[in-house]
Amino acid sequence: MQKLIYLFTYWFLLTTFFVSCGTSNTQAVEEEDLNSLREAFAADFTIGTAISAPQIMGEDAKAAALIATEFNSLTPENVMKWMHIHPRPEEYDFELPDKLLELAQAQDKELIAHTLVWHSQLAPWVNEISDSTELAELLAKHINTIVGRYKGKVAGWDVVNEALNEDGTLRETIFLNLLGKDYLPTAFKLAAAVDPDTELYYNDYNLCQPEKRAGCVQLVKDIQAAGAKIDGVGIQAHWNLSGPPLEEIEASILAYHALGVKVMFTELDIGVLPNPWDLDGANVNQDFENSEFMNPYPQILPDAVQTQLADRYEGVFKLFLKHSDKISRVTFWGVHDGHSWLNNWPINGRTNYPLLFDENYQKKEAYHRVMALKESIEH
Ligand code: 9MR
Repeated sequence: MQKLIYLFTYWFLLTTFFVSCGTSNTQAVEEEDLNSLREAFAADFTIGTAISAPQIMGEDAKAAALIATEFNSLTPENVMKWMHIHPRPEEYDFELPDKLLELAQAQDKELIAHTLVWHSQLAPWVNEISDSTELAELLAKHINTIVGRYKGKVAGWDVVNEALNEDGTLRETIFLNLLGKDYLPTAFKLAAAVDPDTELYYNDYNLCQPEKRAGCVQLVKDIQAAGAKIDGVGIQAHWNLSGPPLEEIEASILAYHALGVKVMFTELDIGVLPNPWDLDGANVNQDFENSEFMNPYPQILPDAVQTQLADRYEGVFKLFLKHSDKISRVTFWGVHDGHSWLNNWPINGRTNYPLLFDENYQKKEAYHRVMALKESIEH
């Protein structure tokens, strides 16, 4: 703990030093000829964003404009999770998922559905089940009903989300506890039987860390060995300014590609705030106290940090481009900084700056640097 506090203090002082040196927020890149992320990367991978319920409802015109222009792949941030889409045993709520599908179809964008089997954001009544046959039947019903409704309309499903512990072993969830590890291939088989043409993915965070990567490789092999179809691994990509190292990201792209599946970065955001503990994943069940120290940029992101963020995004996208033959999609977890989940996790009420558009819907230095990678290739 002592060491952690020391590290944060050091990091904070270093950042403050650069800020006080008055480094300017130079947007060195000239205005692009390319008009949007989706156009710039059209030959490389789709560019997605996760959209919230108000955005699906069209309640935010500025976000709607960005969604329409910049992205060609949409993922629901929350509305297709079990607690929302299947809140009671005999009740499904398809209103917002249907609206999202309409939006995607009207704008000719792919819809990536998130997620069928996840221990978190489960409807509470599911957690009360203690009989394995009952849970097996329920899982089949859940998947048949939901995948069935969107058959032929969804480009890909996050079939199972976050089934791994950090050490690569299987997480103890109600599914593992009652159904055993076969619940994984079973879920993929059920989904494939209902909609044979949709892509099926395993999705998780920290998939670039060596131990968890090894666990994920094994998980995919086990699904394949059981005769189930799995089309891709979704690396969530909730990252920060320094980690994970590009070398580990590259090793992961290669490791998952070697399994014969597509690699996708499904929940990309790069946090710039101090991390209250030495964890850089996305376990949503943890929260910490807010403080001035932990929320150093409540009004504006200093230019020096803006540039660090742009450097990091540039490095990450250079790597994505190097392996664009293996990467099918890059999805940002949110449209703009103002509504990112990272403003409330792992500490509630902070101001984070993890995306390419700021809270005023404006393109950030990071946006221009990412676009410039294509400019320099195309001209
Ligand atoms: O961004 C989502 C946030 O609005 C929800 O409150 C949270 C609750 O579980 O889930 C967030 O999205 C998560 C995603 O579904 C799975 N990977 C981690 C994401 C960030 O927590």
